[in-house]
Amino acid sequence: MTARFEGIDFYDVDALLSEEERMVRDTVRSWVEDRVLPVIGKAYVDRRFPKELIPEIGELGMLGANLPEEYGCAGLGNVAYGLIMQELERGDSGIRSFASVQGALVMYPIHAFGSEEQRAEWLPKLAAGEKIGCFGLTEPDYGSNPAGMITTARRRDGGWVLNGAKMWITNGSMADVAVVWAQTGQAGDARGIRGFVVPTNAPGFSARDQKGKLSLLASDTSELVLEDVELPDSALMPGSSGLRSPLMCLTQARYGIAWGAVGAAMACFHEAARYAGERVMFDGPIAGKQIQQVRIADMLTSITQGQLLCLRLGRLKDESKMTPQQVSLAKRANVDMACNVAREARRLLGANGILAEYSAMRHMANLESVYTYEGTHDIHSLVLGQAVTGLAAF
Ligand code: TGC
Ligand code: FAD
Repeated sequence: MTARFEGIDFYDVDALLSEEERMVRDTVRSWVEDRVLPVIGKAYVDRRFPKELIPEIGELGMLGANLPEEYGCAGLGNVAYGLIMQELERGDSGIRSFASVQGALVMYPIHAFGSEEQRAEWLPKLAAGEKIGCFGLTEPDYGSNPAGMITTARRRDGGWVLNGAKMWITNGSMADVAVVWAQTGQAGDARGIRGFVVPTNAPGFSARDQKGKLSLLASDTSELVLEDVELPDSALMPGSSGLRSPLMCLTQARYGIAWGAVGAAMACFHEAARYAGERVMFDGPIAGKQIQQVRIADMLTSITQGQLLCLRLGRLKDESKMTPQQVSLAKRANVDMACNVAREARRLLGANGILAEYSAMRHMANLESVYTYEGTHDIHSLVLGQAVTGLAAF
C-alpha cells in the first residue's frame, strides 16, 4: 500500500510562496482553527455573525491587509492578502465576507477615491475593527445591472441629499459607516454615479435585517433605506467618478473571493477525505471504494487547479498587470469548483453530511450566495464572452 496523502497541497504550492506569505497563512490558519471552527456551527444554526471575533480580526491585521501601513493597515502583498481570504473561508464564507467587505469594498474605495480627511478619519479605525463598514451598490430593481440605479444624490445648500434603497447589504445592520453609490445626474447616466461616505447614524438612514435566508446564516445581510439623508459636501468621495469606481472595488473583492472559494473547498475536501478513511461500510472504509475515490480525485484535481490559478493571479496583481477579466475568470471558475466540491463532500458524508457538526453542508449553502454575489456566474460568463468576441451580450 502506498502512503496516504493527507494534506491539501498536492502540487507543493507552498514552495512557491515566500516565507512571509507562509507565515501569514499559518497565523490565520491557526486563528481560524482556534477561534472560528469551535463556534461557527452553532453561530450558523443560531443565524448569528460572531461579532465578538471582530477585534481579533483587526488585531491580526486581516482587515484591508493589502493597504498601506500609514493608515494602520498591514501593507501586505496581494498573495498574502489572498491567503488570508482563503484561510478565513476555510472557516466560513460569512467570516470571509465580513473581511472582504470591510477591506475591499469599504477601505479600498476610501483609500482610492476618498479625501485625505476621509482616509485619516476612517481607515485606522476600520483596520483595527473598531468601526464596521458596508457597501451599498445593489438595489431592489438593479442587481446585475447597477448602471440603472435609482438612488439619487442631489445638491442642496452646499451639501448633498440622498434618497433610495440598497438591498442585500453585507454588514448592513452592524455598520458604523456605509459607502453608498448614488446617481448625481440623469437616470441611467453611468458617468453620473458617485460614491459617498455615510455615517449610519445620519438622520434618515436606516438598516433592516434580511429575514428568511437559507445561506450565509453567520453573516449580517440587510436592506438600507435612505430618506432625505443630508450630508455635507465632505461626504462625497472626490475621486469617485462614474460606474467605473464601484466596479473597481468589485475587482478587489472578487479577487479575494477567488481565493476564499479555494479555502471553502479545501475544508470540504479535508473533511471528506478524513471521513472516508474512518467510515466503515460493507466491511471496509468507504475510502477503499472506487466511487468515493473518483469523488476524491475530482475534488483534489479541481482544488489544485484553483490554487494555481489564484497564485498566478496574485503574482499578476502584485506586478500591477492583473485585468478585471482575469479576475472574472478566477471568481467564476473557483466558486463553481467550490460549489461542486462542497456538494460532493456532503454526499460522501452520507446522513452525517447534513449536520451542522460537519462543515460540508454549511459551505455548500454559503457558496450558493458566493455564486450569486459580486457578479453572478452568468455575468462573469458574459464578461469573458465579451473579452473573447468583443461583443457585449448583457
Ligand atoms: P461597462 O460599460 O462595461 O463599464 C463601465 C466602466 O467601468 C469599467 N469596468 C471596470 N473597471 C474595473 N473593474 C471592473 N470589473 C470593470 N468592469 C467595467 C469599464 O471599463 C467602464 O469604464 P469607462 O472608463 O469606459 O467608463 O458597464 P456595464 O454597465 O455594461 O456593466 C458591466 C457589468 C454587467 C459587467 C457590471 O455592471 C457588473 O459587473 N455587474 C455585476 C454587479 C455586481 O457584481 N454587483 C456586486 C455588488 S457588491 C456585492 O455583491 C458584495 S458581496 C460581498 C460579500 O459579502 O463578500
Ligand atoms: P439579478 O440581476 O436579478 O439576476 C437574476 C438572474 O438573472 C441570475 O441568474 C443572473 O445571472 C441572471 N441574469 C442577469 N442579467 C443577465 C443577462 N444579461 N443575461 C443572462 N442572465 C442574466 N450587494 C451589494 O451592493 N453589497 C453587498 O454587500 C452585497 N452583499 C450580498 C450578500 C448576499 C448574501 C447576497 C446574496 C447578495 C449580496 N449583494 C450585495 C447583492 C449581489 O451582488 C446581487 O445579488 C447580485 O449582483 C445579483 O443581483 P440580483 O440578485 O438582483 O439578481
